[in-house]
Amino acid sequence: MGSPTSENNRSPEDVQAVVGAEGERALVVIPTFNERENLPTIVARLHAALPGIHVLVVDDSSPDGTGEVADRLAADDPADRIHVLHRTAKDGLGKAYLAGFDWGLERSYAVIIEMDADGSHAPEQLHRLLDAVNAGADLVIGSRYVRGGRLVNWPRHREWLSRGANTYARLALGAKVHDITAGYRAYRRTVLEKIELDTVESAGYCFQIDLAWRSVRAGFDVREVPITFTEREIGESKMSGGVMTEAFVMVARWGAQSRLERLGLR
Ligand SMILES: Nc1nc2c(ncn2[C@@H]2O[C@H](COP(=O)(O)OP(=O)(O)OP(=O)(O)O)[C@@H](O)[C@H]2O)c(=O)[nH]1
Ligand SMILES: [Mg+2]
Repeated sequence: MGSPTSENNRSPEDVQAVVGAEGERALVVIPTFNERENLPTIVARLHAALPGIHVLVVDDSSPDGTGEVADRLAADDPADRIHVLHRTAKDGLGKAYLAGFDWGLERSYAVIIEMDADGSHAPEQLHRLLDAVNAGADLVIGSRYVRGGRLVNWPRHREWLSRGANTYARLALGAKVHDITAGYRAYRRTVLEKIELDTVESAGYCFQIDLAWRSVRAGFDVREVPITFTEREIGESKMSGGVMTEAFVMVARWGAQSRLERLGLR
């Protein structure tokens, strides 16, 4: 999706595979809050699919003991692929990801991935995202709303809300992303280094829109690949109405700013 004039666009000859066939050089950041039952399953599925990939669990002192479960998984992994960041209080998905990105950027990972702990994002499909990165994409979004994308067990009202939010964001921003609120993503480190993460304040859905929009505006090659999104079976959703309102207002503001810039008025 990056514009043809973009400085970040590469010709096919410049494209190099950055992630190994088993996920080497990639880090999956998994934020957790009360996911004790889900975490071991998702990490096991991930390593069954991609044995070389590393995991960083970012836990906000979950009262259900998810942090200790994560520590045990890390201690029991002979290949030292599992790491844990303990934060002192529940501070939202966005802040957890930002802490995880910093951790990954301080190390030598080439690609950093966002994935939920609740099983909504299938580790067995992560190779689709990584293949697109290896083919030259800078940010790959695992999309529910491109051809081949699927929703499993999602209540109708959630689907309508999500589709509505995406249509709204697409119109307001003029970005050609079909699933801009999606939370299954792979970023080349160059993207995260460039999009000024220290100025990101948004949370929840807005966080996802914010980062995608920054990437598009910076001229990066943003692509979508189809995924199957499955409603969580265990545990509770942590999404709230306030997050939706924030997204609505911020998207309107970013859209207006970008249009004014294009008209040369800002
Ligand atoms: N560290 C941390 N993780 C969080 C926080 N809020 C949510 N998470 C995790 O972020 C991921 C997504 O949260 P969910 O509650 O599943 O949100 P969602 O997937 O948008 O909503 P549902 O579709 O209803 O499940 C899960 O792995 C959560 O455990 C938080 O404040 N801190
Ligand atoms: Mg979820």
